[in-house]
Amino acid sequence: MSEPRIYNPEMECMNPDEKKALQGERLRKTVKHVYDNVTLYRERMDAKGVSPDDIQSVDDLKLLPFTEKTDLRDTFPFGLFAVPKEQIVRIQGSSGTTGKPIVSGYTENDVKIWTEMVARAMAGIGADEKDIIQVCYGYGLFTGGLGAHQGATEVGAMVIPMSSGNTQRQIMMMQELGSTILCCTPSYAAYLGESIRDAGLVPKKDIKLRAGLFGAEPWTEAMRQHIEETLGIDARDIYGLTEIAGPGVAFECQEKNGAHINEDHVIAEIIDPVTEEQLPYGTAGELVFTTITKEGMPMLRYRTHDICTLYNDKCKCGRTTIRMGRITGRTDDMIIVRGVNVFPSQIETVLVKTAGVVPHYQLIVDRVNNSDTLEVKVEMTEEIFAQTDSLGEMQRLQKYIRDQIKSVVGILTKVTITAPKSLPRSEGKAKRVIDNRKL
Ligand code: DLL
Repeated sequence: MSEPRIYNPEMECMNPDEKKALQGERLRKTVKHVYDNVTLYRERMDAKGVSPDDIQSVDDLKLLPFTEKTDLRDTFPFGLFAVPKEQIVRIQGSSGTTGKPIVSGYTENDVKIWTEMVARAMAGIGADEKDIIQVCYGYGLFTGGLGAHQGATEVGAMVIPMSSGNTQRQIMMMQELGSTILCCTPSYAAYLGESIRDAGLVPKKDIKLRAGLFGAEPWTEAMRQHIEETLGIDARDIYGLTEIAGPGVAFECQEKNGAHINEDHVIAEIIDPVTEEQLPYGTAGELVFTTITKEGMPMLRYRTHDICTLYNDKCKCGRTTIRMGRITGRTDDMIIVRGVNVFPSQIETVLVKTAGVVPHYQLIVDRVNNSDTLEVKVEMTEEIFAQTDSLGEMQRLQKYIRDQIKSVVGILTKVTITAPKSLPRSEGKAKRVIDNRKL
């Protein structure tokens, strides 16, 4: 097992002035490139009265127009490409809000840069040629599978491209081949942990996993602890999105105090989602990215709708890049129940900390007699299920969870404790919220 290392110290440990100068230079180039080659950006900048010459440094970023997911949908498929199609060597995509996918195009150099971004995350967990990396993110248009695969190959590891699904086969391969690193969504990691235990296998003895890179959906510190305990591994967060590159836009180091953003390739901002004003470090808001090295489909001030906080204090690992805290919700998946903003992560934190239930849950929102209702369905553990007089215990648990959620979120919920393994499992991103009010 190798020690965590910094893959590209020259870029990851730059001093702040050097970094700002490099970002400014790359931003100037990007703005000129998109103004000359993408109609949407040229029209938006013209409408704001901003010319490429007005953008001289990172401080001028706020003059630029924002880009939204709807822009990708409206210009689907090639409208935001900034190079001739002949130079695009890869398409990746993700689901849009209306069923039509959104796609991103990569030049050869874009794929190379994306690969290095994931390699930095891999090096951060000490991955090298001694590792066997099992990738259970989906392969295909989704960036998870191929992204993790490329990064794992770059650090010289042996890659098992399992893709998602078929849990029994995942466990068999993990056991037989001796996988040391796992790449999948955190909800699937929790499910794998549970299935490994159910199969009578003992982590660290029968299973050689030592670390994992988990992302593609929000998760909490409590969920990290749960995964680390059940699988006996070091669980790290990896963040990214198709529009910006894929996984690897940011990743956690061994300090586990936020994910380092690859600032030589992207500029991150936090804005107030309503006023659209930039917010200072340490304040929660909506994360916005501008790509500064992408050729195929550069993004200017792309609104992620992910809510988090940026930190620029020094990290003990030696990297000087700023860090993003966990995604605490999305401006668009936040549920508003009787006027109160509720984030699934708040409820997850309560559930993971509660003995007697496992972190498999669903939130069901409905409207009864013009009033919103929120039901929290969560599974009990096998131990509780096996107890003969579990009715009393169940009522106690229900009340406990209801009170905890009330004190954290501020609203009364209906808590339903279901039998073990009764809620649907996901092999990719978990669907936590079912909002029946929209139907
Ligand atoms: O989910 C890329 C990815 C793959 C990241 C594998 C990490 C690992 P999309 O399908 O375009 O791309 O979805 C992007 O997923 O805006 C966030 O809302 C969410 N997301 C991604 N990573 C994290 C994370 C991939 N670590 C959207 N924590 C983003 C919380 C995440 N949310």
